[in-house]
Amino acid sequence: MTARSPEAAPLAEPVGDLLAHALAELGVTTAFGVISIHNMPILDAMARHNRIRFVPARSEAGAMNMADAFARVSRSLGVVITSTGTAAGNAAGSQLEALTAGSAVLHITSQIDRPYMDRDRAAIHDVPRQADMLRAISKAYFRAWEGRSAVAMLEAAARAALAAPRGPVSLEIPIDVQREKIPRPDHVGLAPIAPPSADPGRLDALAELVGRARRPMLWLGGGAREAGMAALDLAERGFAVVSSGNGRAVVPESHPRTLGAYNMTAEAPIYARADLMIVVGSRLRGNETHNNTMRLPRPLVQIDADAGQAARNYAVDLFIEADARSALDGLRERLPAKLDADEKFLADVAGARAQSQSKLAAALGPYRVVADALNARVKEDRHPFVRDVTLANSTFGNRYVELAAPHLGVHALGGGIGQGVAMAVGAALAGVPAKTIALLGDGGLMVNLGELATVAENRANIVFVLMNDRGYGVIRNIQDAQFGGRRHYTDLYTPDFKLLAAALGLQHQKVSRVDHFQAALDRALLARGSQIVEVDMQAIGRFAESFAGPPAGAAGSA
Ligand SMILES: Cc1ncc(C[n+]2csc(CCOP(=O)(O)OP(=O)(O)O)c2C)c(N)n1
Repeated sequence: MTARSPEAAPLAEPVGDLLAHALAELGVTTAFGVISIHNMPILDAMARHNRIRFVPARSEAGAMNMADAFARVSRSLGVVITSTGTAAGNAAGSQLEALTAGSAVLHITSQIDRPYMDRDRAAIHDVPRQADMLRAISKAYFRAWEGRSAVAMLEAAARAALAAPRGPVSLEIPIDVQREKIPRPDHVGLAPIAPPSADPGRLDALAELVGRARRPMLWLGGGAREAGMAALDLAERGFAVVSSGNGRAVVPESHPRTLGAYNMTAEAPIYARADLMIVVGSRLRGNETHNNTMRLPRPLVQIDADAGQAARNYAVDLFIEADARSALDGLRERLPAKLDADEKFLADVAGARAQSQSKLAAALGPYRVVADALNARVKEDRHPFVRDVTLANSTFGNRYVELAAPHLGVHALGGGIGQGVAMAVGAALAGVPAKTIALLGDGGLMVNLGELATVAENRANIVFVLMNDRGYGVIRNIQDAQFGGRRHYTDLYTPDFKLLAAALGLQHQKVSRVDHFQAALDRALLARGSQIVEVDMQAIGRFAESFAGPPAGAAGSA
């Protein structure tokens, strides 16, 4: 917060400078992006002021993934700065991921000069309907029409990104607005963000439902990430727990009363016996509920900060519009210290999870060694753990390797390959002391190869565990299961990653015998700087059971 002294004459400054100043005043320490003619007034000012670390990514797609992961791991605002046109378009696929995951990202982009804007007059970098594109991929969209409103718009956009339910917000600032000179506003800051609190009558009704239940369950989604203490307390009082992929570790994943993220494999007997489920901040995604056909316990209660999500995927018996933490705290106030819960049911939750875990471990074949080695390190040493879509994650990375805390897990929830490379950069720069571990496939790495230069340039502290099967393993398996084994477009030219790493100055180890993996991982974790641990899957062999994605016709992450 800054205030100008009343006697000082207002000094006119370019809006680009005011925005760079305002971002720093809002507490932004790090921003990501690509410089271009249409954002230079902001980025030049940012460099001159030297208050914010600007990380030049090699593409806007990468920059957006970096800002997204930074937001998730730091639990604060992620900022990405792009230019208008192709540049903003490049960011779109990655912004979709931020939208899917409900990530607090501020996308500052640009527009051509106002006299040409929205008129399809073929100015350079013009996208006639850019605003439509941004609206489609944002929680909210703003445009600074005038220099005098630019800082207020920036504050509004940042606030919208951070308010529950969080999400990416786009702000367009036309280039002539960025150049306008106006006096610095008196104050910069965000008004307090008050979480929406629940209607007490509905909380009373919920407490009554819990009072009648003997086997109540909580389903925790990404919206419950900040409600960990309340959720853990409810588990201790007698609730069983399960999480979505985005709600992992809200309750510690090894707690005896949680199924963890084994939300489909362990479910059948448990869900059938539960006599109440409270879904907190979760979309009940298609790929985690067999496209909403999986039977969930009744009564089914939903708590969400967005009333627009009410009963969207399942009919519910009670909907409560509220922030997760305030709703669960309100419920705790109304419940006894210990519920009259069915102890046998609670004990069976631990058994069901253990069973799912060992079934999964057996399906991994030789890769169990990789899964166990990661599991031994990720949680214990509080490493940020970044994942995108590859066989290793669809099988063990997304549930077997436990996370230390919700914000330390970054997964490409929208199912995009390759985003993990850039997400690892954002995670590594988010202020967590432990090295970031990213579990990736070679197909994914090729999508964002350029960002390895960003890794090298910023000395980002990352171990990339690269599962190299020389192509698209997930898709090959689907070809085997559903397309007569015809391997079209999936056996791909793959570079020599050792040479590639050497060209970038990154350390590289290749693991061709799986029993060497643990030692290689530990060496990489102990060493300084970025490392690639390449697992040669062709030398090591196949999983014991093939992962072929979700059943044909169902939504999934393949
Ligand atoms: C952006 C995007 N394009 C295409 C796909 C389809 N797809 C899913 S998995 C996959 C293969 C990924 O290859 P790799 O990273 O090597 O992992 P692997 O499947 O070999 O384990 C592809 C192309 C996708 N999910 N996302």
